[in-house]
Amino acid sequence: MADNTTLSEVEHIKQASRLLRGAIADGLSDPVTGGLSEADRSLIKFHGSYQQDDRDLREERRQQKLEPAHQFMVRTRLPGGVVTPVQWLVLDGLARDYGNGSLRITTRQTLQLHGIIKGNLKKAIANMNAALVDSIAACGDVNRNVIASANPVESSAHAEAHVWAVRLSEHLRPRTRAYYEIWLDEQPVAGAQETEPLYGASYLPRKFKVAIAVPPVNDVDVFAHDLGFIAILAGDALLGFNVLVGGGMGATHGDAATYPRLASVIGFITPERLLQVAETVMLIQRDFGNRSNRKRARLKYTIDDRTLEWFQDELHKRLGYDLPAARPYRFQHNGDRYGWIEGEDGRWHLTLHIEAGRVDDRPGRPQLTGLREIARIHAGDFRLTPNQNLIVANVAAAARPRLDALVEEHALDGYRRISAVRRHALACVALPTCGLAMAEAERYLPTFLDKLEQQLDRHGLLQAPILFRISGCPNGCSRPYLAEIALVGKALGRYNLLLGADFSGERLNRLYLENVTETEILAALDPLLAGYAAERMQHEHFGDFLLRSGVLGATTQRAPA
Ligand code: SRM
Ligand code: SF4
Repeated sequence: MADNTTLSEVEHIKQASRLLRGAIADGLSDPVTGGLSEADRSLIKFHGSYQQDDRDLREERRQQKLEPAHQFMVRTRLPGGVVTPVQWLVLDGLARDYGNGSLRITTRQTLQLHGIIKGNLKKAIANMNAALVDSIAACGDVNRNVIASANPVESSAHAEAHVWAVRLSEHLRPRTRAYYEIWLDEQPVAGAQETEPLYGASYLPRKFKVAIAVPPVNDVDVFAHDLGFIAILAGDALLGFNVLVGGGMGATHGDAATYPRLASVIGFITPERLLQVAETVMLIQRDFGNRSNRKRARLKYTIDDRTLEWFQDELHKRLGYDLPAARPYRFQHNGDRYGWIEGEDGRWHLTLHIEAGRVDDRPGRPQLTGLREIARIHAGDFRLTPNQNLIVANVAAAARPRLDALVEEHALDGYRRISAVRRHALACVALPTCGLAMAEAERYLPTFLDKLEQQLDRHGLLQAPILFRISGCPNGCSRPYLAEIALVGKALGRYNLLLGADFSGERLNRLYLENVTETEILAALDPLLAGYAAERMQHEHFGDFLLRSGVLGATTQRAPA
């Protein structure tokens, strides 16, 4: 159980920060360094930015006795992943003017800009705000970007899920004016006593993540969240939500006290209770979460340390009612559906595959330019998916040919040709920007998949949908513990190989081989894929086959770290 008598360093920084102000404003205008002080580096996360450095240049700069090539990442807050064409154009311009010339679609349905130097950070955030995109609470110990099932067409319940994502994001948004003062030059109101009604001066012990899923698609990976909601429908009508608590992916190599955990389903609520329940769950975590050890500060550990029964009792005590039993639901998969789909109202939606979420211009693949051209003529909106893809949404039938031509012209039509494993693959950012990366992920994904595809082809499995995910470290930003095949970085060129999750995000995988190279990984997979090709039952997925055939033994909730 958390012993909060000794607080972690970050707790002291938050408490002394005057509701997230710290000395960020002064640090931004200090010309001596391209970075910020350690305390302000922690605080700036709450404003949606991370100080990073280009790790490809680290050694060279060290030898030249220069400070690291400091730069900032900015993560936007886009609840439910909706971006208008105007907003897209602004973000695209910022990526080219101030960033590294790319936009990065994240696994939490938002966009990141990388490579912004300190002198341009304020301008970039202010310009984003002018287009009504903010980055408040995109990072830090607060409720993060609320994600919701991205498919805009299945039913009106999808539209409602999106509305709830926006409401939740607003409801749980920090109230400090620090963001407006630092980035938008808002003047503090003289003598005003500012409070942070939900969070208090110390905010949460750790990040808090919420997702809303609309069955049968679990594209948000609802079981990976601190708090999840599964929409329960009768036909198209939204009856309410099943409530899930205590999911999370992050772990630390070699530390068995940390582990991925699937969220536990604890009951059902009608829609009007969603905000109250979400707030109450978050406040229980605020009050009982571990504030001395950040590695064990997520809700999943609070629940495991105190038991789920304790958590449900506390929730009942605070709400004044028990949650009725959860309702039945069924997920079919956690991926995206590509290509054109017609909505209920006759509007069309085009899901494009964006490899590892990175939108940039490369020789023969000018995708950043292509999406800019599309944004210039598109009358609907864009939807980012939690699988790092992009939906050009709300298109009139007559506008389709023009969009199709732009898609083709800018090599955005890969979804028509790529293998099934590539369609479902996810990679976290990792090197060169992520300070925590132990191995490559995004940059390595294409070459690893080339090799895996050759193997799959040999076994006649090129069109078998197999869920592959890679992360550069065990923090699990690509949710690798929910993949049928996962690589989790250990060191440069070395990964843990995990196998055997299901295809719908409801079962964790298990450690199969530790600290192995590409050659060892492919050698280990080959006989398993051969067995799958020869012995699979009709419609049986690879992860299920590995369990049934006894390769992995009985499944477990917790994957080894
Ligand atoms: Fe993440 C930290 C990138 C989704 C678990 N994550 C980081 C940082 C900020 C590294 C750091 O702390 O210095 C990475 C920045 C890399 C870069 O250069 O951009 C980073 N995480 C990402 C993104 C961009 C990965 C991606 O390729 O899409 C995702 C941004 C999401 C967003 O828009 O908000 C991202 N991170 C996730 C997810 C998936 C999810 O939320 O659905 C997880 C697993 C779920 C979970 O939280 O349990 C995740 N990130 C972590 C952790 C481990 C947290 C833990 O409880 O142990 C860290 C490390 C930390 O917080 O100390 C981390
Ligand atoms: Fe960085 Fe690790 Fe997250 Fe990948 S999983 S982005 S390497 S923190």
